[in-house]
Amino acid sequence: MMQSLVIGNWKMNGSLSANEVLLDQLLPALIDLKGVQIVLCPPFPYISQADSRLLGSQILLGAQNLNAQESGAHTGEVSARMLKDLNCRYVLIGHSERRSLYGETDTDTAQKLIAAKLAGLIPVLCVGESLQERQSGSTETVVARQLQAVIDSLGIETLKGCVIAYEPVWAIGTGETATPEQAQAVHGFIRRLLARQSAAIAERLPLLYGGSVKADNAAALLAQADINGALVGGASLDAAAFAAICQAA
Ligand code: G2H
Repeated sequence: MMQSLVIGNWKMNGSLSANEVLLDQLLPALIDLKGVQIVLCPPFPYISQADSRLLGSQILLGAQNLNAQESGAHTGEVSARMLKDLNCRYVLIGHSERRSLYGETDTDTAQKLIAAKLAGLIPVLCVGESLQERQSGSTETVVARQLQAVIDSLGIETLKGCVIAYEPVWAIGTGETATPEQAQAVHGFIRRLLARQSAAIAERLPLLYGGSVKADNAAALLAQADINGALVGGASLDAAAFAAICQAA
């Protein structure tokens, strides 16, 4: 059985002092938790602060984004190698907010994913449909397109060692959560789509659900056959809620 994975995405929140308070509350609750891998993704400026607090714990660090270029004249950007240097192990790729607010395309996500892998980071490739796409019945088409864009340009083998997060855009930060059945239906679809291209990769690839995961809905979501963990935004800023989600995993 695959180990559960819970990733806390702090998004653009926090401050040195607020992070100290959050970590003070969070770490005692998480430190001895077994059977779940926990990852925290603070904003870039706070990665080192979190790293110093996570030292000696089983909790790993991740980042929320990267630039696919190795180095050079890219003002304001952060490379995969820099994240590795800061002790990050995971990085989110193609989060829906990156796609919708910053114009990231399927091609950009493929380039970022390979840059992350080459630097030795574990990419967490995010996919998911908008409300309009769900209502028009094109959830599977959209999710398949987002995944296939990466597979077609990099090959199925590239997904070995990666993580996929399904985040229905209509459920992100809205308080709306996909029902466990709705989430499982898409997770099952993703697993089957990958299995047609490599059964071995599909079987081992952790599939996370993201979109208003909370303390009170985590257990039912995580009980689904193809949901191997959670990508948690808002609730990861609340120590008690995040600890409860990790305990449910
Ligand atoms: C969406 C999630 C993490 P939230 O997957 O990015 O955010 O839990 O706030 O919906």
